[in-house]
Amino acid sequence: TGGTSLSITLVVLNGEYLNKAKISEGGKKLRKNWTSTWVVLDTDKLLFYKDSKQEALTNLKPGCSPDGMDLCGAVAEWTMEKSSRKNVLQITTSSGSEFLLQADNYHTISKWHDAIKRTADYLSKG
Ligand code: I3S
Repeated sequence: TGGTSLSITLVVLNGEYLNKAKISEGGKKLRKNWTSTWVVLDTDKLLFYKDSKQEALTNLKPGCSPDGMDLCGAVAEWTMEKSSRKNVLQITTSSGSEFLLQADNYHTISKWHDAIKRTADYLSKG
């Protein structure tokens, strides 16, 4: 009856290999170590696996939870300062950890940037 309904569709992305480096944890700087990682975007978190086989195995084992990050309170933005690589996306968690995600293909990483940013912005609005 005259109400406005708003709906947002959160995007879930299936696994894809991206280069990942964790550069700080809890505000403390870490030594950068880029590794190729199988990344999955779930509705409210980003999950990291070694490869697709590890994703399947983790899902099969009860009590086995993947390495990942909660996107609630996280900030996702492009960075040109944190790496000499091109197409680098920085994600800062609410607990002060910083991750970099990168792919040489701009189309690939920009799809992840848009989806992660959308999820983080939506969850952070409370
Ligand atoms: O930001 P940094 O510390 O210059 O990142 C580089 C280092 O992690 C380097 O390893 P060493 O710590 O062994 O020097 C990596 O090989 C480089 O790839 C890192 O820089 P880029 O610009 O690729 O993110």
